[in-house]
Amino acid sequence: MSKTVHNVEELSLDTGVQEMLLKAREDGVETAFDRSEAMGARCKFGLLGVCCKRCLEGPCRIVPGGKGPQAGVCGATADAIVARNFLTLVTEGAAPHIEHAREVALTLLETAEGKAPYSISNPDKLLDIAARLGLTVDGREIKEVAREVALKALENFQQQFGVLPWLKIKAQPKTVERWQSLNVLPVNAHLEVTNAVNRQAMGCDADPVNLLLGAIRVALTDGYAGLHLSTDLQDVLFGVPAVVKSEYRLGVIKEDMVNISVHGHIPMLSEKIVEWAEKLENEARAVGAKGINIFGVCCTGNEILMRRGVPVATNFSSQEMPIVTGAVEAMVVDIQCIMPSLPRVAKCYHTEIITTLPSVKIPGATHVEFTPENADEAAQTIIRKAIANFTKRDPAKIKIPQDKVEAYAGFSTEQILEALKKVNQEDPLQPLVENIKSGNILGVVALVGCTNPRIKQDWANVEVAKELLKHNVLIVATGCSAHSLAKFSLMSPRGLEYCGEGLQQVLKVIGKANGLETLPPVLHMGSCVDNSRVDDLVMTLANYLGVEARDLPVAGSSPEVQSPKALAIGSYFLAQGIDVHVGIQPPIAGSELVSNILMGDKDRHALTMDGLFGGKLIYEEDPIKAAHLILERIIQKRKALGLPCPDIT
Ligand code: NFS
Repeated sequence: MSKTVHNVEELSLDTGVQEMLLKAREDGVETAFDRSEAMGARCKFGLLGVCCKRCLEGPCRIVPGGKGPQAGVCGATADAIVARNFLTLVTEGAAPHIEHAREVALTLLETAEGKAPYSISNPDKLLDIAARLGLTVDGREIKEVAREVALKALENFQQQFGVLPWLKIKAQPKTVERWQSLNVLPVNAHLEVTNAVNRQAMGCDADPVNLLLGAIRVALTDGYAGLHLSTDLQDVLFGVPAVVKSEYRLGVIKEDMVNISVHGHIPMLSEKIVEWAEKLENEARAVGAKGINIFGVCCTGNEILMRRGVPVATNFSSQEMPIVTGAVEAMVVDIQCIMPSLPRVAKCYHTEIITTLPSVKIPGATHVEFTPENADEAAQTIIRKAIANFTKRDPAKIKIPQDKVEAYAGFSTEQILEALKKVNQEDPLQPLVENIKSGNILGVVALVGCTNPRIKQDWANVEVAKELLKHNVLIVATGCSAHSLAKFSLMSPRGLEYCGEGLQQVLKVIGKANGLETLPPVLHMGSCVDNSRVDDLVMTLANYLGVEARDLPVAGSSPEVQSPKALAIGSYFLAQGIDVHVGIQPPIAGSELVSNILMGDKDRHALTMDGLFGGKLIYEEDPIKAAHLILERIIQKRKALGLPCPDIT
């Protein structure tokens, strides 16, 4: 194990995590924070994006503008290598969402055909989607419509001609025209991923501009055939989220109960775990526990929080910490963001790590195969394993941090509109839009993405949010960033104290109309695929105002990004013309050309994302400076709309 240098206070803002980091050291357990420290300074070539390992002539590395080779053995320049590597990251980010969406579409199909034990929880949303797709709904059985919607959804992975069906029903026509003129409209998700991998291959695409447009094309695929498709069909199967009150932090783990953590991303499994946990309570009591306590980690946590109010223990960087409490009987994982270290940590305690999907196995974990058809059996097997583990606890190793905080979640676009209807039934968007116009709400920013052991956990997410709130920016949040903000009371009425006066007024008025003291200053919109909800909200506002999304004073920010998935989502928002901030260096600095295209202002550089699409990438590690860069761009967009702009200090 590496020698630990940092104080735990420097590693995480979360006091429960700090406590568990100390315990891990006492117990001789290595964590991601230790490994990050042991890794030391990161490889400069990798950070700059100038390392190429696409063939066996290399690996080739280029020192930008310096001594030594200025091209790989094949002749690829730094510009081509950096652009190609960026496309690789976006493709690697998009593929998991695309696969996620396909799994949900298949589950809907099997449900409609009576082969999987789920139901259509929200027929209204199903009928709305069916109508948008141009399907006949009148006089038809709901399962018949569901089957047809599922088959139409699967066309997003199959059709050889035309444009992604989900893009066609969601995007603004004027924006689609722009995408068409730039030849970035996707045909089908599998084709786009294959094409992207193909153009990255040695001896294929070497034009940095073409490669970056290729990244936008994959990002659009991610947005529509990944994010939107997943959320829409999950809402049909499991319900559209509505406001729920729940709890965050490691204190949600309960000493006297069988604790099961659900971790990963796909709600098909976790929904069943929650359902069967209730049904098998008696078996837990039989071994001396008071019941079964399910809690979430990462985005599976967000999914079951949003729809069921299940509490959330922790986010990405600290996913090993629940195990360190010594009180978790099982950690059930599906896909994505699962640290391969989990079984090694679990070995020091009695926790069983249970993998569930054929494409995600980890040495040292138990595997219980999950399919939509056997969902009930798999969930029961997993819960019974956890119950059996309760008796294997070592009381000397149990220590659970007491901290927990209350948070509101469940703010789907539908729920936000419902809340606004309580202020203006006929024209629900009017109060929101009027307050944006007046400047009571300066703009809207989506705080999204991860935590990353490279920087102090939760700190940048929270600081960016507070600075924006102070300047009356309404914040919506998803992913692990949402966890950070919830843990520090920004999703409860207590967060109101961080807001500027204008924003406070608006939140109180809408809150009171809904029987609450206030709306929380940060609205939790869900998991990372639920960035589709953010997009839906932006589209709703843009369509109401008769403008494009790129004209609105909105932005995205991912201060603690770690996953390529977040880069794919960010690129999707860039394609919509929405600025995106990242707080971790994206590996593009090795090419001035690529950096200028992605991050440059259209007034200063000939070719930029800003000029082509209307949004740019902003890289700034300092959260306060980052917030101000975002505010500057919001002000620019307000000015272009002729809206009043306060002086930002
Ligand atoms: Ni998003 Fe969610 Fe978290 Fe980052 Fe990982 S869990 S899909 S990638 S780390 S936010």
